[in-house]
Amino acid sequence: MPFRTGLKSFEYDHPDHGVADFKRAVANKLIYAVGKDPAAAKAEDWLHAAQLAIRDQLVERWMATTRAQYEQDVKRVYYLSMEFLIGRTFTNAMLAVEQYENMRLALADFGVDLAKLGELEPDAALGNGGLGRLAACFLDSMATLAVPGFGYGIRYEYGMFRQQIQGGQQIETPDYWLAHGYPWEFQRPEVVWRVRFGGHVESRTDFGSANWVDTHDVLAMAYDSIIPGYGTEATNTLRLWSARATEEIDLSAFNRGSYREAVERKNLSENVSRVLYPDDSTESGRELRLHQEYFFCSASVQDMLHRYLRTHDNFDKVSEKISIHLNDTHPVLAVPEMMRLMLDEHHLDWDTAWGHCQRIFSYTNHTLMHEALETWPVQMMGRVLPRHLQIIFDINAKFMLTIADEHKHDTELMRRLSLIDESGDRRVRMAYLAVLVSHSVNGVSALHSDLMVQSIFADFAKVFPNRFNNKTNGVTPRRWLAQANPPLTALLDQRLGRGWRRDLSQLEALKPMAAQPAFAAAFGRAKRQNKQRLAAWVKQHMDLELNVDALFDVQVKRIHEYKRQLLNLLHVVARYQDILEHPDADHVPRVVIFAGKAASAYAMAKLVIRLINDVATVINQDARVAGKLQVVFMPNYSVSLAEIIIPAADLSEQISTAGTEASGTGNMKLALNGALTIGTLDGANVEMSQSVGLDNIFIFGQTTPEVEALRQSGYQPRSFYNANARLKKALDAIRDGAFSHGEPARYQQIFASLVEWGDKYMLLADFASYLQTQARVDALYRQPEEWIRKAILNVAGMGPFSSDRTIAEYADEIWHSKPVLLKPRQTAP
Ligand code: HBZ
Repeated sequence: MPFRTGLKSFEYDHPDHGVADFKRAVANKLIYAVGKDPAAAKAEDWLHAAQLAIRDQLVERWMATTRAQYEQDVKRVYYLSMEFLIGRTFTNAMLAVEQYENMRLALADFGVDLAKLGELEPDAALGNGGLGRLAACFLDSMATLAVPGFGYGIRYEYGMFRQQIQGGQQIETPDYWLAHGYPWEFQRPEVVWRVRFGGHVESRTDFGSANWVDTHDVLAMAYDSIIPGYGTEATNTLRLWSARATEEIDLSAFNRGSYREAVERKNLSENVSRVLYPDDSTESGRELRLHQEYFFCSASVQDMLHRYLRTHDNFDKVSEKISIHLNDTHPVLAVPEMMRLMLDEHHLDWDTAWGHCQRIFSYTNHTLMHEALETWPVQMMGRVLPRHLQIIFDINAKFMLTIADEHKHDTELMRRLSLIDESGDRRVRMAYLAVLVSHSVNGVSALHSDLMVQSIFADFAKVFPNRFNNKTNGVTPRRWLAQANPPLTALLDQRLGRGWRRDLSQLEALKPMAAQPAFAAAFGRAKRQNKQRLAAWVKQHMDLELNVDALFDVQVKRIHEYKRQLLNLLHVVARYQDILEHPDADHVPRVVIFAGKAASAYAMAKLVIRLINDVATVINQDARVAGKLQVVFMPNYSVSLAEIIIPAADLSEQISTAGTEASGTGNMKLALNGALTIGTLDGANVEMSQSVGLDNIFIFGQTTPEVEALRQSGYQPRSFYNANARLKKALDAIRDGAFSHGEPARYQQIFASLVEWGDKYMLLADFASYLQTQARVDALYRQPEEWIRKAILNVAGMGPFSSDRTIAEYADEIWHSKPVLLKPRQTAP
């Protein structure tokens, strides 16, 4: 039983938290929590003290929210994700509690610069890219909308690798983000769940309970951090699991003098939460990954059932109190785990347990790419999770029976729908399990959701037509505008008030202002300040002087063939050649900026990084193009670097092959910060173009049906190569070693993959259209007033792309959750 002290009437002492309060709080934290004499404190110590002072304010809200959730017996939404790409927390937390200014003044009195302190904080980079960052935006929006939410994930000791560029090539180094401790987390040594692996199953009854024995166990220990909402008392919890050995050391081995053996087991167990898979869209196939997935699913499901059973003595209301959302298929083992707990530990019958699961689970799909759809070898799963494999077989058996019944024993259909892929080595299809259990399956943009039901889930869509829906992604305006872009934020606050932070549709009021010269001029000044900030970063870290009058052309995202960084680079090379050929023509100056990481095992993506860097070296050193063209590859793309790059962009490159990018979210962040998009009709670009108007976006290239038709008709990239002189010249230069610094063969593979090996993502087919559209971009940039007008209309059209809108839709239409009721907080006027 929880320990209760009748604290219901306890009133928090809400100090005013003015500047003087912060001075006192920070000084106290520095002395008593950090243990440093102010006279000797280093910047890191001040940061730590200031973080703890802010954290205290979050804790007050956290306790109020947790208590209200408990008292109101609300339905909780559990967002299960292998990744939460949080980034930094300090500035975000200060803005959430509207204490940035007070903290700045308090620290200034100690002679400490708050902006500089903020840059010392390491990113929590527990994610690879879009999927992980979406989870972080969703936590922010759930808290802001007071949706009672819990994020569950893994507390990786090493997050996303750090990318260094040496000799133009990506080098991965470990990201030990916990080196100086993580001040935002609360360790919960008392919240520990046993997670079992291996062993075998005894006394199993058909579709009933069983005994799983002789397992190897690992403990999952909880670490909680607070997710503050903006303009509300409400907060949420992110609970991350850390693996602990069941026994600290093997004392008998130790006593025998076998020291290595004594700690070996402990290390093996604790490896489970050691490192994030640096894996984007490729299935790793490694057994440790399966261990990770089950580890966090099991701990999370045990934890939430325990919370439920503290206030309920049976399972009748479980689906009224628990919603579990699966962020892609990585957490789908939560399904057989929930079944196992209900059958084996709580002795529910199969149909009751399965019925609960179907009401509890929902699933988001983030990719259509075949190679990224998770499957696990039956053999491996049988070894690691024998009981779960049985449960999956049982789920499949029941499903196959109904299909046989309802579809006249159509064996072809059954083979296609089966949870087990029987072609080749037998594999479990995790996405099918997710679809089968979920009452809702959604894609992440309108186009993606349509394609999803036409392609990978076509058969399921016929069997379960009402299960599929769309929830277009969004981004949090708190981090991606208010925090990242202070100059534009100040302008918006002055013209619109502060309400857009919680209601992004208010940006629509900018539409009439786009034509006001004074507003446009102020907007232009804000963009310029952001470009200067970026240029200062590049000067400091890369010793390169950027021309801030140039058009800043930005492509920042994971490096992947389907995202077509190479198409961008082909334009860069063609442009370079054009300037050399026509030195006296009036070229619009450009700075082309790339950033992004390649999966460590993805050789082609790494080669693309190398080529970008080699092209940059040649161009940046060529005096003939000075002032007209610069190319920058910014190393170690991360959330905090994105916050510097995105506000400075004039042009946003969203150029994936139509039909391949599920949604994109960088596209939204860039447009929200006043960049114009050059993009294909792919992912959420389609909806963005509708929202900002086709006059205010540069759409080019083949549409999804055109891509499909060209593929069907037998795509011949070489014919495009032969037919387009600029394309041929650019590709030949790459093939012949113009950027290879004395190693002519270096990029032959790139040439071959495009011209000879089929050009899977059809860069050559879209090249001509891309170049023409880039020429239109140049033409518009020559008319700065028109450019700014369109940039303003882009910001004005971004209202629908707030993750608050997305989360409101999930809450209403999928989770059926109600906000927790709290006393409203006074927000700044
Ligand atoms: O999810 C991305 C999509 O590519 C992007 O279009 C979308 O906007 C975003 C949010 O919905 N997908 C990913 O980021 N995927 C991964 O990071 C990933 C990670 C581990 C895997 C597979 C994919 O094993």
